[in-house]
Formats: sequence, C-alpha cells, structure tokens
Amino acid sequence: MVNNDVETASREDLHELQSERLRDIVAHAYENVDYYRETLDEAGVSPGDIESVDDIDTLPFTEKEDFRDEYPDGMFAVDWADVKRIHASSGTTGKPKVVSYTEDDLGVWREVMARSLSAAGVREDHVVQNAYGYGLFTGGLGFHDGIQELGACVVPTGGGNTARQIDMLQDLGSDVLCCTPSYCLYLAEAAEKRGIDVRDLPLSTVIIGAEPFTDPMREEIEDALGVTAVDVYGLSEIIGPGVSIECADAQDGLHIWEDHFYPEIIDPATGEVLPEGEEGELVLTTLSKQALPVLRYRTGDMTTLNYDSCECGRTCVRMGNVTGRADDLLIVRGVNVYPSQIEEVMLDLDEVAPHYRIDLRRDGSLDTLELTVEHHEEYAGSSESLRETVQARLEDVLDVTPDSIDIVEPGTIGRTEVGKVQRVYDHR
Ligand code: DLL
Repeated sequence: MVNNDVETASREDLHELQSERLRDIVAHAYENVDYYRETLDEAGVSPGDIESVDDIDTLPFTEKEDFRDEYPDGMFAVDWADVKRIHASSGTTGKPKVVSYTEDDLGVWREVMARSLSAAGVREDHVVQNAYGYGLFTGGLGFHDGIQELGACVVPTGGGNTARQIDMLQDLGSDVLCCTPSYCLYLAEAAEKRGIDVRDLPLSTVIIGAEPFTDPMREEIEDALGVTAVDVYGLSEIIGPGVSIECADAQDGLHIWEDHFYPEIIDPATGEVLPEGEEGELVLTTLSKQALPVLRYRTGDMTTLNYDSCECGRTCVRMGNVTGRADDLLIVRGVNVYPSQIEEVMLDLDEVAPHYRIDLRRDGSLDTLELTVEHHEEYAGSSESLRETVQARLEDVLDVTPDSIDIVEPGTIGRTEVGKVQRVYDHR
C-alpha cells in the first residue's frame, strides 16, 4: 500500500477526516466561485450549516451542463497564477469541459494514482506501458505521473501506433499495460495478424477503464491476452483516472479513495439518495481539490456502493463495475434497452466475436434497431443459423427484438485505435 494510514483507516476516522475536509471545501467553493455562491444561496444553505458529511445532501447538485455553461474557467476557484495544468474532456457535442489543477492538486492526483496502481498489483520493479492518450485527455498524463510516483518504469507509448505498441510489449517485456478495454482486444487482434500471441509475452496485468464494459467482456480480454484485467475508474471533472480501482486481491468492486472523493448513490429520476447497496447514479464530491472544487457532481454513471470490509485490508468503500450511464438508456418503440444487455448476450456466445454495433433509426414514426455482429474466426456454420441463435438469445433478455441482425466477417466492424470506442449510433 502507498498510504497505509489512510487506506486502512477506521470508518470513524475517515468520517471525521471527510467532515473536516467537506467543511473547508464548501467554504472554499462558496468564497471563490460565483456559480457555487449563487446555487448555495438559492438552496438556502450557507457553508456554516455544514457540520459533517452527513449534511452533504443539503447541498445542490452540480451537473455536466453547469461545466459547459461556465466554459472555460467559470468553475475555477483559484487565480490563473496558481493553475499549473489544464485538461479537457471532449464529449461528443458542445463545448469541452475544461478542468484545472494547482500544484497541490497534481500531488493528490499522483498519490491517488500511485495508490491505484499499487492496489492493482503494480510494483516498483515493473515495466508499465501506458497506452492511454497523452494530451488534453486525463488518461495519459494521469497514469504517467502515478507510475512515476509509485517508482515503476513508465513506457509512454500513448494511444494508437499499434505496431510499435506490440514491438514494445515484446521487446521490453512490459509487465503491465494501461489502456481502454476495446483497445486491449484490438491489440491482441493486431498482434495475432503479425503472428504474435500476446499470451506468450510476459504481460501479466492490464489496467482498463475510461469506457464501460461488462464482465463477459473482461473475461474475453483476460482470455485473449492471458492477463488479469483490473478495472480503473475516473472522470476529468473530479480528477481524471484514479477516483477508484479494483484491488488485485479481491477484484470485487472498485475502492474509492474516499479521503479525497465522497460518493453517494441517487435515484437518477428523483435525485433522492438511495440506501446502501441499491443501484443508482454515482454522485461525487471532491474533498480536497483547490483549483476546481466540485460539489455533488452527477456523474451519469450507474453503480452501487458496498461498505463491507475487503480481503485486501482496505477500508474504503467499493463501487460496482460501471456497465453503463444513466443516459445510455435506449428507448426503442417505447421499450427500455441498455446496450450492456446486448453486450452480455453477444459475449456469452462462443460463435460471436466481441465486436458489435447498434444502429437506431426512425422509419416514419417507428424506431428501428439494427444489430451488426462479427462471427468468430473459427465459426464455420451458416450466417442464417447464427442469426437465429442471436435472435433467440436476445429475445430472452429484451422486450424488443432487433429489426435486423447482420452477421459479418471478422474485422468488418471499424476498430477504435485512439480514444473511446463507440458502439451505439443513434440516427434518430
Ligand atoms: O475517462 C478518465 C479515465 C482515464 C478513467 C483512463 C480511466 C482510465 P473522461 O474522459 O472525463 O475521463 O470520461 C469519464 O468515462 O464518467 C464514465 O462514463 C467513463 N468511464 C471512466 N472509467 C470507466 C470505467 C476518463 N472503468 C467517463 N468503467 C466516466 C466504465 C468508465 N466507464
């Protein structure tokens, strides 16, 4: 462990630390950010009303649109002279969310990333290949700094350039690879085309995040690369990667570094805080960030919280694997469909490769759902019989059946070499 005292603190001590930090951060946000002064005043809450984290639900939520409205620096709580790093999250529409860090914030980020890597089983003598994109995206530099803070060796390959990525894995014998789950599969596939089986390389762990993935997808990755796949979670508005991670010991939920990030789960429809264990939208409050304090941020990510003690000895709460976002819900002819439901079916079928896309269109007033899936390299049967199998399996889990299921050759569906994979295309 990197910070034994905090990582194994008693829940009481943690509560006290969180309460002290929350009081300070609310005051800091109120005093330095017009947006927070206005929203807290409107809600009739003053910083002095916050005595402990138990009062957190009196604070209003912050939403993605608020970041966009305050673009670029309206949410900053320090002078530009104290801002030492900028990142931004792209988003598919509208303005990016610009996020900032003071020198101390960068220190916190390095530490939570080092804690995360250590929890994932990375050691000082490991060679860690970092294939997250460097630049405004928080993945590349966030991992880079954390790997160095831990004292391991970083290979800063960044995103893309797959041929070189494979050379490095082979020639340097990298122990750990950090990249998105979809890129793991792409890399294994590209290596195979060059006659290299990644399973024969020394690589033992991949640290995957930045995109939702289901458990069957993780198994597919572990099989294809012969590794342990550890789930890492984070978002730019809160800090970047390093909000939470699975420990290699239990691989059963992601430990949230609660001394810096306070989690709640709410009902996305009503905003009501849900009891422990129930699934809902994750809301996070930064407890220490100076440049960009964020109060009760609605992440849009759906998960659960588990406060049971963990076999690794860490006492901080664990969140469930995020398989989707509150706004992922696809409404097709009035029926709710989550892409993760389709993914689970696809990955459960040996005849199907882990590559698919979902297209939604509107035909007159009717929605249509088209599914395209690649058959597995070794599948020798007919497309028609595979289509029937896929259709029957989907009918078991969905209340709406796809209007078309297209079985295509391996390699037909576009791969994502850089950035986040897109599997759903809503043309409506
Ligand atoms: O994706 C930070 C990151 C980089 C995390 C590298 C992990 C590894 P953003 O670009 O701001 O930041 O996107 C954040 O990505 O709200 C989730 O919807 C999604 N996401 C991130 N990690 C996971 C994960 C980075 N492990 C958004 N599982 C978040 C599922 C994830 N979704």
